Amino acid sequence: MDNVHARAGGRPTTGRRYRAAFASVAVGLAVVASTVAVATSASAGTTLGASAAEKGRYFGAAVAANKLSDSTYVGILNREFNSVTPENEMKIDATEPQQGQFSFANADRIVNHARANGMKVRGHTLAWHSQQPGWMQNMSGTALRQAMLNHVTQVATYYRGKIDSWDVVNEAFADGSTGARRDSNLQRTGNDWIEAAFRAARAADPGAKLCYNDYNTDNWSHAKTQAVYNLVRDFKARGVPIDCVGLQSHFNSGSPYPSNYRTTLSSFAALGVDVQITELDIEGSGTTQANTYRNVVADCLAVPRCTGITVWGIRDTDSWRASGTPLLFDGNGNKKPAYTATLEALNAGNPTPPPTTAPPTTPPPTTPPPTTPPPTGGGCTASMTLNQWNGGFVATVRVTAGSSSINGWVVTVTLPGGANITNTWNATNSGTSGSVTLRNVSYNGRVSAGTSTEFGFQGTGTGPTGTPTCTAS
Ligand code: 9MR
Repeated sequence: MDNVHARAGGRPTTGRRYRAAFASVAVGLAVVASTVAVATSASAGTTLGASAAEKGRYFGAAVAANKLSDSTYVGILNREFNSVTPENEMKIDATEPQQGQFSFANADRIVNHARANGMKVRGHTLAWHSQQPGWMQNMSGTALRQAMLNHVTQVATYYRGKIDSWDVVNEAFADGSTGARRDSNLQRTGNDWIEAAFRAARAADPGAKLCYNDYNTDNWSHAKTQAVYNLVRDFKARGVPIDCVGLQSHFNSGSPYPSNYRTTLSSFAALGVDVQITELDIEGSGTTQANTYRNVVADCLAVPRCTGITVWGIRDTDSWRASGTPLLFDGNGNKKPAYTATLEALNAGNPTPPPTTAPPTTPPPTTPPPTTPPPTGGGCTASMTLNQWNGGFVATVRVTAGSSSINGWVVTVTLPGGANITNTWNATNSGTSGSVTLRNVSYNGRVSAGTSTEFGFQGTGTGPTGTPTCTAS
């Protein structure tokens, strides 16, 4: 993704990487910060992507592979956007049309175009009740759970390192006032299907940001918004890997832009996740439509962790709701008033980059860090929570270091007869049945004294019995 950074004016926009850079070059911090400020105030961008990049954000579009031969379409895409989302090409029916047979050709065309032109890619989507291939629609229970996890693992592994953010799970909550999960074959495999999908995605591509994505979650007072908020809060509290929330934001008269939209964005952000506007379109025309686009962009720029906006298509004629003329370019590719308002709002917005790229609030240390090596030994303990259903289980194991830091750990669990581990995240297992040992992976072996790390595994049959043992290594 380094070419993305080059296009965005040389400033990294990948939070994790940027945080690491700050940690290692803390002394240069003041210089970096002032350079950014100068660059921001020196020029107003003349395209959506360049203007968003000046604010530390991306501006993307949903793209269809079969339109990449349309020169008007590609001309606008390359000029205006620095992120793409395949509109349909990464959905389950497209990438695994027959069980176990994967098909990436159309998605690859979009990914390759994006990478060749310095654009980020949002992956959409790994697990969804809709656009399932026939074979998956007819599955249920443990077989479906395994098939879903395999799909997540295979697709995320194939694109490992090429995806900025994955919509890991899409549209899992019901509309209306209940705040309940949407009934679906995936939901009927057990309430933990969402977290299992996120864990599998993290294991397959640890560098991608993992998002939960949904529609009708824009109005802060709606039950569905609150339900997603509670899911994210729960995931953060329990250490389930989640980095971002996608608000689709399809607005029209039946589902209008809400006046509390900014509250929704900032409330999600306050949970410690990025917020991305993932499928923006606003039905209408003229000044009214333009003003709503202006408001949406201003709201995003007012929330530091609102890191990017994607519109769901390029020209009105490309839209899934073409008759509502909801996009920024007309059918001939001309800029609409909505485009001008969007660009103005991007240029007017708060220049503060998102906190994932902001300097830390504590000053850099004035004394060098101690050179003594970290203490070793001291042991560890492990505790396990089990989520079981008829025929399968998910185990989450928490490893806690004792009075000294440890540099590695090995946990042993005992599976009852007939049980088998089928998938492990944040650990590697030796063996899949009976007495199984699970070791740390490269990034979670070091655990500071008194702190914890979590890993998990999934299997068929009945979950492990007894308390796992932990040995520091
Ligand atoms: O824009 C997509 C359209 O071409 C497809 O026919 C449709 C099929 O489900 O999906 C559309 O994209 C949807 C997205 O994947 C998820 N959020 C709602 C979008 C609009 O329906």
